[in-house]
Amino acid sequence: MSNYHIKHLEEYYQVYRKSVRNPEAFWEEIAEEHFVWRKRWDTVLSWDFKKPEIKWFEGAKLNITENCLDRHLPTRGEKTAIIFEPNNPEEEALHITYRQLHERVCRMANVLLDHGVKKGDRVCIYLPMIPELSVALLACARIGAIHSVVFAGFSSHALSTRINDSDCKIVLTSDGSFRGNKAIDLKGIVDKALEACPGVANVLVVNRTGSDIHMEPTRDKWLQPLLDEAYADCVAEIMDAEDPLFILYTSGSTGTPKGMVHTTAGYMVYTAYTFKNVFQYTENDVYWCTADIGWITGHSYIVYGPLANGATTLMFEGVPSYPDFGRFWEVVEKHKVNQFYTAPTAIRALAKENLEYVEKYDLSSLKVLGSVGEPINEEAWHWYNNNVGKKNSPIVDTWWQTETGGIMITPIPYVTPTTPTYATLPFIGIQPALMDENAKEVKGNQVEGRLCVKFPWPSIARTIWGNHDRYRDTYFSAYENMYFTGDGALRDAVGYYRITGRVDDVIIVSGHNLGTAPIEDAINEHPAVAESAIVGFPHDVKGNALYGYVILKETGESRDRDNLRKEINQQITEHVGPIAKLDKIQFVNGLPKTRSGKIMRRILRKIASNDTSNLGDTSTLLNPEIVQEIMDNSL
Ligand code: 7RM
Repeated sequence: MSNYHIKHLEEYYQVYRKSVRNPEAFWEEIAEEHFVWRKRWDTVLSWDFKKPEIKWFEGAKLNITENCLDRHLPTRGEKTAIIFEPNNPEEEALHITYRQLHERVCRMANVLLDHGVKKGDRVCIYLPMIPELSVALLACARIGAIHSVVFAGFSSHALSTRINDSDCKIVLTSDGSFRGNKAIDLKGIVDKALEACPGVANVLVVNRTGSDIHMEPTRDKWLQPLLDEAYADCVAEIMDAEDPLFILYTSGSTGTPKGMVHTTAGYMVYTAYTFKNVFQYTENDVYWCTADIGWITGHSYIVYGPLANGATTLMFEGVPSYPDFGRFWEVVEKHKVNQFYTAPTAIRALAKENLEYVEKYDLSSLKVLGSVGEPINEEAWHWYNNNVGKKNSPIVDTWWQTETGGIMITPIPYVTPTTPTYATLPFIGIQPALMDENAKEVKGNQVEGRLCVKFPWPSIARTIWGNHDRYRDTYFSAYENMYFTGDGALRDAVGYYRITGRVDDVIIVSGHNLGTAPIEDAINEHPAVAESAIVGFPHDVKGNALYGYVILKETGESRDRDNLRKEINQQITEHVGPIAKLDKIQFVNGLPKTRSGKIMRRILRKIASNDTSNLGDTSTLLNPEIVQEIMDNSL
């Protein structure tokens, strides 16, 4: 039996029990056997959820890039670390070996050092999905600088807020980015942002699109000539286990974005260990996660987790719809992808299109399919399973958060039997708890409640940058001695977890707690429906009533709207119960979504409640134009 690579269900249960009975001994063994350390830890874990303070592997010294790069050179130097698939399929893909990646990271690290970046300094990275982005993260880690990646789809306002919050003195960006048939002027966005960021002394610019941009004298420099001149080796800064590795902002339900701080050793150990097991990665596999590195999914499961395992990780610059809706599957065929990890929103978008886009390609290399970011509805699950996996690749519905650093509740493929819409079982070392309204733990099976975690795991975020009080209030004050996730979940008869959505998505109708996800699932089962979102609005008798926003498939467009409304409610009655029937159904052309694909229910709730005078912060919306359209046609 190997505790590092779980291959059977009995093994899962055995290792799980071990990991919760004696977490310190368990994680110590994993840390010892699978990573390189400059100095061993003194204490495996010390924690106090009241303060809160959590420390893993205290006293240990290491550099995460030695684990992701240097240690692979003797055995995997010529192995491909990163496959870069450009936006334009005509442009050649790049295969970067571990040796080449090591060299590129060292050069960039030296350029940062030359610009005065020191251990502990924050570096803002605002780059598209090109190799320099991965190299930039690792270059920061090489010299002990803290990276703060801002997704390159964010506006200049969002960018300047984040730069200022963590006081970054330097920004890495590119002239522009390619997305489908568009070229986006990234440098222009940076220039605008920096009008509000007097602390930024340098901007290093990657040449990607070759577009004509403004370069601010003394402040802005092209990166490539500096890299060419830089020395190709760079001594790794020796870091403490608990030194910050990065800051990543996540939007809160209110207020400014929260800069979640992740530290070095625990994050490395947990992301590597989850990557190995959740994707059942074996040595010559090609792994592809379609997320952007601007999100936690990209940090943990494009860069650190895969590279710590010496894996081949694919970076895709483009979008699923360019040059057509077959692009994902074309890339899977072209690079013989073995593990494919994407979001339900992408699956639903592709499921709307002609099946020929999938059927055209040879997907037989696929062994594992992953899902992350929101509950995957039953219809999307089946579409993914039937048409992409050909019922032959287990789907891992992975539940986790920016704050958790790594995957928390998930099947292990070929080990855990899967059930659509269930994230199934806690990963090794994770101790979930469901809490009721009286802040009491709900034990046993066939129960539901608010999802918490009782015990620290190595990659839990340690604080919110510059605001430890907010960290405590947000995650550790709702329930004593628990990390509160903000999500609701149910545990079924066999102990499987199903995430029902953010707790603030729970709608109480006539005293019944209704999660949005099961109702949306029911609606989406209707053959004419592509996607839907429901929210509550105030109702005299029921307290709240339900308002549904429904996007029709092309085939549904010609149908009589009132008949459709009846059928949708019939569908809900059958799947959830008559209590969940919608009072109002508005057919829409799109839903307001954040750039990471999450429906912004807050806005839909305001529209449904006729309370549109102040919609709040919409700066993180991908498609702000849809809001007006929905408002104009609201019922
Ligand atoms: C990885 C990521 C976190 C929130 C989380 C949930 C939702 C994520 C799933 C999911 C149901 C899943 N980080 N969420 N994964 N809900 N099933 N498999 O997405 O910080 O951006 O979002 O996303 O509500 O709290 S995140």
